[in-house]
Amino acid sequence: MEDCLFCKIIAGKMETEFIYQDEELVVFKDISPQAPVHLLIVPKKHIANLNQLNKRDNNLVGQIYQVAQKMAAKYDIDQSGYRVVSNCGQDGGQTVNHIHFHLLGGRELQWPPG
Ligand code: IU
Repeated sequence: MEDCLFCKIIAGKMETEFIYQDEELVVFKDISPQAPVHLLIVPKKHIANLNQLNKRDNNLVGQIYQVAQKMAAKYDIDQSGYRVVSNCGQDGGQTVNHIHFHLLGGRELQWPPG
């Protein structure tokens, strides 16, 4: 996807530091952090959002949560707690149309979100 910002990041065109990467996923710091720890877990495959996930992506979704768990331990927020969230569509607050999962922690997060 030529116009997709996250596809460009994944392709290494944006000088983004990857905290983690494997065949399926990359993880990098959010450019506008909303918590002391704010990482984005992003599948390499271009999927627009949650609406576009299908059964073939079941393993991928499982991997995303495994990586979230690893990153939470790496940043020492696994015991204090954290949140994993994927915004979908306009009302969900999605601004980048390449599916991604925010991992937020390092402070007490509020609920419900605004
Ligand atoms: P959202 O759920 O689609 O709104 O999340 C997109 C996130 O991507 C948002 O938190 C931005 O701060 C973040 N981001 C980024 O990390 N790097 C960028 O170059 C751009 C957005 I543009």
